[in-house]
This record gives sequence, C-alpha cells and structure tokens, in this order.
Amino acid sequence: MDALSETLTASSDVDGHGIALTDLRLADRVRDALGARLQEALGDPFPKLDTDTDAAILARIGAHALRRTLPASVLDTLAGFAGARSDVLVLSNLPQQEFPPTPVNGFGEESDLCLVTSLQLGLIALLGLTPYAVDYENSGKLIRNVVPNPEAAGTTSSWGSDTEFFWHTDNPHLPFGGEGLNPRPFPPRFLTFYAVRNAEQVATEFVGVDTALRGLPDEVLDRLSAPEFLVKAPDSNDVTADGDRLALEGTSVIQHGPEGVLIRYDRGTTRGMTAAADQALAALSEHLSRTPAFAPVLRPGQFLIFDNYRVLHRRKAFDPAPPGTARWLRRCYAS
Ligand SMILES: O=C(O)CCC(=O)C(=O)O
Ligand SMILES: [Fe+2]
Repeated sequence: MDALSETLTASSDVDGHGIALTDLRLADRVRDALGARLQEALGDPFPKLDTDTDAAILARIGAHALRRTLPASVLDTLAGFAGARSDVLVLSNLPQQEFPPTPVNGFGEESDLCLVTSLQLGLIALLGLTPYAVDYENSGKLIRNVVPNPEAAGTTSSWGSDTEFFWHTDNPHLPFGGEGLNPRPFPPRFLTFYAVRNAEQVATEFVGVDTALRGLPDEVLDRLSAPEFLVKAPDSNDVTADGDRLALEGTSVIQHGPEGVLIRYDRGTTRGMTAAADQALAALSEHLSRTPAFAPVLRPGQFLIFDNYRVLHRRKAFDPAPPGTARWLRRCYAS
C-alpha cells in the first residue's frame, strides 16, 4: 500500500545504541510533487537567492511547499519532534537538484543550491526551530559544507577526513542555556544535515547520553558531574586575538536536569583540571570506544536532525573521492 511507504515511522533501538529514532520516508510521488512545487515557487532557472541574505525567503518557500505536499502524519511528526525530546529524526527520499562539484575548500556559490536550501530551512521551520550561525565559525555562514577540505588535514573537524573525529558534541565550550530565545551564547541544541553526496559511504555515528554513561562506576559519574573541566572550542572555531581559543573553565561534562542528563564532550578539547577529573575523562573515552552506535550512512536526498545535548556523534577517518565528487553534507545549526 502506498500510504505505508509514504509515512513509515518507526522508533527503534535494535542495536542497543540507546537512540530514539524517528524514521520517515517519502513516497516517490510525494517527493516528485514536492520537487515540482519548489521548482515552481523558486522559478526556473533559479533566481539568485542567497542562503545567508535570503534565508527568510528560502525558509518561507520551503515551508509553504512542504505544508502543501507532505502527508499530515509527517507534518505532525515534524512539529512534535523538538518537544518530544526525541534523539534523531531521519527523513528520506527528499527532492534533489542538479548539484555543482563538491566545494572541497568549504565554500561555493550558495545561490546554485536554492532548492535544497529552501527544503532544509523549510524543514527547520516546520520543526519549530530557529536556524543560526555564529560569527567565529564557518565565516559566519548559515550552512556549513561538511566536506573533506585538504586544508583541514590532520585536524579533528567537520572539514577533516584523514583523522577520526571522535565522539563529541558541537561547541561544548559554551554554557548550557535556559530556554532563551537567542541561541548564540549556547551550544546548538540541534544539528541538521541534508546529504548531497556520500559515495564514500561514510557513516555519521550517534550514541545517546544514557547509553554512553551506562555501566560507568558511580565515582566516574560523580566526577564527570563536578565543575573540574576545561573545555576549549573545537578546531572549527576561529582563534581569539591572542591566538588562543575560547574556553569554558571549571565546568562539568555532564549535567543533570529535569529532562535528563545533558552532555558536553569533545575528547580533543576537554582536559581535567584535577588528576581525578582526567581519569574520569579517560574512563568515559574508553567506555565510548566499546559502546554500540547508530551509524547511518547518509544518502543523497536524506535529511537528519539530532539533539546535540543528549546525543554524541562522530565520524571515522575516510579516503575522500576525487574533489568534485567527494562527500558533501550541508549542516545547519538550529535551536
Ligand atoms: O561528517 C560527519 O558525518 C559529521 C561531522 C560533524 O561532526 C559535524 O558536522 O558537526
Ligand atoms: Fe560535529
């Protein structure tokens, strides 16, 4: 039955990775209708709509086309995702477009990507979230091209490839926020991705915080909750005027709140300020290397969103395909 392939929604944890997954897939005819609507709204050939200066227009076009095309059950699931505090949502079989070569230096002509940008920003709107960028990362641009950038060789960054980007949360050097309406002072609550190409079949891996901590001795958990850590900004952040990186000093790695445990973690940028704190970090790191992961290989036309306060993610080292055809995800922060 067509309706089944249209709105396949599943919440599953078959591999014990502790991820509450919402898995949605559009039927081909829904995908095609959505693509046609977007094309019609955007005009053909695409006008020069820029991701940054025209974000509000692109979001409006995307949200309008999505609302008029997606089945009600999918729209309801999207609207409820952030409030339900689910971990990961995947929406497959979205429209694609003609894509330029992968911009391996990190930046390309954004207005060539109107259709998929309007989709991504439209989905963020339907999720009830605010897309945003910060001025000290990605040149302040809203969408990060997650590509194997040769200039990032040897770094643990979303632009890296030759080095494993170990389990982490994004921008863990910022304090956890309340429910403030300005997301910038805090780590991004959610990361969204639209996959353009991934011929190398590199997985983006996820583990839920409860699974990540399960089985650790109480003294390790107590130590990780203590304000005994120095967390620096990741390699993707610009350095400050004195050549150093921003840092949060005297903070904890995990924090207990009404919605459960929240985590800030990046092994590469976090140090214990005491020997015991360092040992607790080492124990967590060792534990994580043995924890089962949810490891989807994002395929072209897939959208994924996850909760960056409740889920750790990583990407293993890989050999990039030739520059123009190399792996390319489009990432946008949303809070
Ligand atoms: O390359 C990936 O799959 C994830 C990269 C990453 O950690 C990020 O974009 O924040
Ligand atoms: Fe990341």
